[in-house]
Amino acid sequence: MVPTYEVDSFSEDTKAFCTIDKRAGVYKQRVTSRDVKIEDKIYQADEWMNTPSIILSNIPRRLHLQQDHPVAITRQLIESRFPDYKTHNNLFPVVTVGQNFDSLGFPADHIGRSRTDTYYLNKSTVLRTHTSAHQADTFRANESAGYLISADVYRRDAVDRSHYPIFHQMEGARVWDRDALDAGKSFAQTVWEDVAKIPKHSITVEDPNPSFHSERNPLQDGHSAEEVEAMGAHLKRSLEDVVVAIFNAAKSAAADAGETPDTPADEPLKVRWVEAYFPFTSPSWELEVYWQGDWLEVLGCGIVKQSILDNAGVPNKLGWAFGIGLDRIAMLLYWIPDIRLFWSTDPRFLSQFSSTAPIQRFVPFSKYPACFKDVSFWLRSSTSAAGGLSRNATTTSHDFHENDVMEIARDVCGDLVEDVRLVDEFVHPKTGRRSMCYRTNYRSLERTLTNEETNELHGRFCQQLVEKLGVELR
Ligand code: FA5
Ligand code: MG
Repeated sequence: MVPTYEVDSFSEDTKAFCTIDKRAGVYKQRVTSRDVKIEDKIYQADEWMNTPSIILSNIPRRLHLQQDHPVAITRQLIESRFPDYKTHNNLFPVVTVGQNFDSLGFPADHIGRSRTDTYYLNKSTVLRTHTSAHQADTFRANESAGYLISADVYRRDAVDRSHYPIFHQMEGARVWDRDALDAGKSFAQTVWEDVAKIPKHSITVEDPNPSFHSERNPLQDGHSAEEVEAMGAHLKRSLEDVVVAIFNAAKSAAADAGETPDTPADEPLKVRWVEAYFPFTSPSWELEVYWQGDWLEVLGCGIVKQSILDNAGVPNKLGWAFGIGLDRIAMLLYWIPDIRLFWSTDPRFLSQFSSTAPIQRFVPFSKYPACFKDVSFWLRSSTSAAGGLSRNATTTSHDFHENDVMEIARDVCGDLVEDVRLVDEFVHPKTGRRSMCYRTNYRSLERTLTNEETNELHGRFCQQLVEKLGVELR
């Protein structure tokens, strides 16, 4: 029988259903108490469970539904550009692996499925990583030609000012029925007539690539070039209309606030389409917006894979889908400098937004000082772990994953960590061991951190790296 050990560093909730197996020098999470309760639902955790309590406890917040929250106002602004689309804003965040990945044609070895990227409750149950998890079901329900789904989504990801493990997406889709065309009209003609109904804009959009490309961005079997040209135009014009609406609102807010050198109110909007890849669309594109000196990706989209519509029982339909990051759009709209701010309950933040007043640019209440600290460590070399020389080695160069460092930083520091970045990495020429150095930037959005506090946080962060990843501090 393998002995199990309680690990003190785990949070109380996680401890409630986890222990650690120590087998041949390998720590492994093992579940003893199998129930995870999320609102009124109970899930049976197993050894795939990797969702920390801090994530579980934030599930009920649903920022996209909170009155006067910037994420909710952004959702409403985008919804207003799609007046005939049916909205779904209350879909539960726990979905099956089938919904999140299989129904969308993710290959079995896709990186998105791994426990380093996705929060699992058990082998077949995850916190949705994108709103596309509901595509197949919504097509199957077949309630409207167009729909919008806004929801909280969850990913193990980087720690920085534009990434957060919980963020919000809006999925949009529009289909046309090949068997329900007006007499004498082709499918493409029908779609072009709908394109003509989308409001015109006067901005220049860079779109240098052809609508499809036989190798890079292919048409699907059964879709003609004319049909995809028409649907692609409808998709792109619809999304350009959204971006123009957002930027007009942002611009009038900027003008009201008065210009500053880094926020000129008359900076022309620059937008470009780039080719992309998703397992569930082809051809696929991403839209990027030029913002404060760099191209920022705001959405992905494409022509829905016909297999998804076939499997959903609507093989006569063809159409497009998109997924847009609501938090990032809200940051552009209000000039919000850090994605963590959305989770603040500080009235100095929340009182600045109103769904009935015109959009006003966010005024940072103060920028508290940041304090960075470095941690350098050795990973175990694969050979020493295989030889079982080390008592607590778990993470070798082979199975090291940066998202685990990010997760530990968030677990220990919560929202007091602004950014975690790899600043140095090398392999020892003789021993072959890999060394990494991470720089952690500590900053509270609400107050000045004391030195003692920062030192204490950093100390616990380092200790957790040793305990959970088995690294050796340098
Ligand atoms: C998707 O999630 C696809 N489901 C989008 C899609 C839908 C494509 C339908 C085709 C058809 P992606 O992983 O690129 O794609 O995420 C979409 C958007 O979510 C990004 O453009 C970005 O705006 C936002 N986003 C992604 N990761 C984060 C994060 N960690 N924090 C905040 N926003 C994020
Ligand atoms: Mg992307």
